[in-house]
Amino acid sequence: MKSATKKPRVVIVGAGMSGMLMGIQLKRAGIEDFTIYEKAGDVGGTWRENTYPGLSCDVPAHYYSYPFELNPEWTQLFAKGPEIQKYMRHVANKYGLHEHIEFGQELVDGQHDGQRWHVTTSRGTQDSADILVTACGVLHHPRLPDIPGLDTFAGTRFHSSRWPENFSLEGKRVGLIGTGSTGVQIVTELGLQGVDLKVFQRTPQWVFPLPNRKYHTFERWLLRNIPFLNKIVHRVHEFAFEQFFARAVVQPGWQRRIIARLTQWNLNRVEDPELKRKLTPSDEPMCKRLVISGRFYESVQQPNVSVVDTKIEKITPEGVVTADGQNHPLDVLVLATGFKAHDFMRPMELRTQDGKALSALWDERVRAYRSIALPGFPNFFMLQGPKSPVGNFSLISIAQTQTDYIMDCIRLWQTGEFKTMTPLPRVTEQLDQALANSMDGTVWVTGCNSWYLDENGVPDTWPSTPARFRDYLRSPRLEEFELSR
Ligand code: N01
Repeated sequence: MKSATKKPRVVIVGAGMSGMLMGIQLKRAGIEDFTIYEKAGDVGGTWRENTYPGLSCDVPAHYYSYPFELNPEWTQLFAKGPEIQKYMRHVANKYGLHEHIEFGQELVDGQHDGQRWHVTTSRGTQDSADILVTACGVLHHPRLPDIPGLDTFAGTRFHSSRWPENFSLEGKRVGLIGTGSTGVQIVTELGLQGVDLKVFQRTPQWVFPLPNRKYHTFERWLLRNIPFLNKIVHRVHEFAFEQFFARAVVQPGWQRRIIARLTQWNLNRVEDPELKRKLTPSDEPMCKRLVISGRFYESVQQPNVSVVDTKIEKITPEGVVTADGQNHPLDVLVLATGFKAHDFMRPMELRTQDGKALSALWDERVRAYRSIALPGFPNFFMLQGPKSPVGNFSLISIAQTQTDYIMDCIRLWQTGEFKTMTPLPRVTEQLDQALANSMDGTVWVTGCNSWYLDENGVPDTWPSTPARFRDYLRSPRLEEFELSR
């Protein structure tokens, strides 16, 4: 085997969970010549951006952890947002990432000249690199609802991912639009706090009842003092989530039947028949991303909470008007209306050597080579790119698979195997079509609208299990690339 002699310069975009992992992988390989450009002022990505009441991870914290930095101190099964953000900061400090991060610099532009990438940030900083990796996350471009009069609202209005700091809801009439994972978490928290809350629901969701158990101090003591136990706990959660939820979404079977029974049992806890009717979905559980909550139905039955399932007609300076002509006066309007999940790293503009733009390539349809690279864009990699698995399991494990793959490519670059690698358009098209044709049997095509679907109604996600995804990216297949040497 040739020795790795060349030292690459790498630019990473985004200091969230995936970008941090990429930086750590480079450092572990002895590569110190890299910069992470981060648009905001802190690490953590989604955990920095989202601060809404009730924010927690819907994947167990012991599983949503870097395998090399397991954390015995998690205080509950589904850790709250601030606890995860604290963990992210700890990892960034411990692994020396800060000296590599340029905060407050959004990467806006990049062009490959046949040899290297030349990039520009929002502050005008210019940089160049042998390898460019985007780690911009999936759910970070707020999707605002297309409701007439939205801008006329005279109270306080914001998207769930832009929750104002130290904002008091005391004595205020709060309206919330949207009942996805985010909306349910907010409703659960505010409802149980006694906030005067009106929930505007367009489509009811199935809610899987997993109580958010707090860990006993003795359990934490055990994990702290017997580190090997952390590995077992991590593995057990990984096994449970990958065998249960991750299989349920891609193939019919006992997992789906159990989820259907438990979500129905959970819904049966709603006592008022009219409220139960409003909250009963007509689609199959998991067609939309499964909402996990042990206390949502308890919260929504509080006297201070009401659910409005009549279509919103317009928003006025005073509040919301529904199609039945009813006025709903409000002081605060929260938009838990989700994200533009198919924008990925855009509006960043990337250009090939001959000037072709990413925006043009993706104009018709978003696609990628094995979720990770793009034809025409040499030595370019994406983390959590198109058709990456996104489901009720840990995205850290997906980022681990993808960064391992990128590190294999970088090692080949270091040994002089190639100067640039660019996936072949024909192979990319074939693989993408094969994935698009493999969606039969997945739950996402059973007849509902969700953020998993692209503008053509095709799921933009991995149609199989995380284990198969690991095989898919086991090692680079150089015959699928155009190589310059
Ligand atoms: O967004 P969503 P989300 N008028 O798109 C409604 C992740 N997450 O932010 O179903 C009225 O799921 C829309 O209605 P409908 C997780 O992956 C992770 O809740 O389209 N309503 C729906 O109810 C999750 O899946 C954690 O009919 C409108 C809601 O808004 C993903 O983020 C925590 C509307 C949007 O639901 C997104 O969840 C929280 C309109 N015009 C979230 N437009 C973690 O644990 C939209 N809606 C990491």
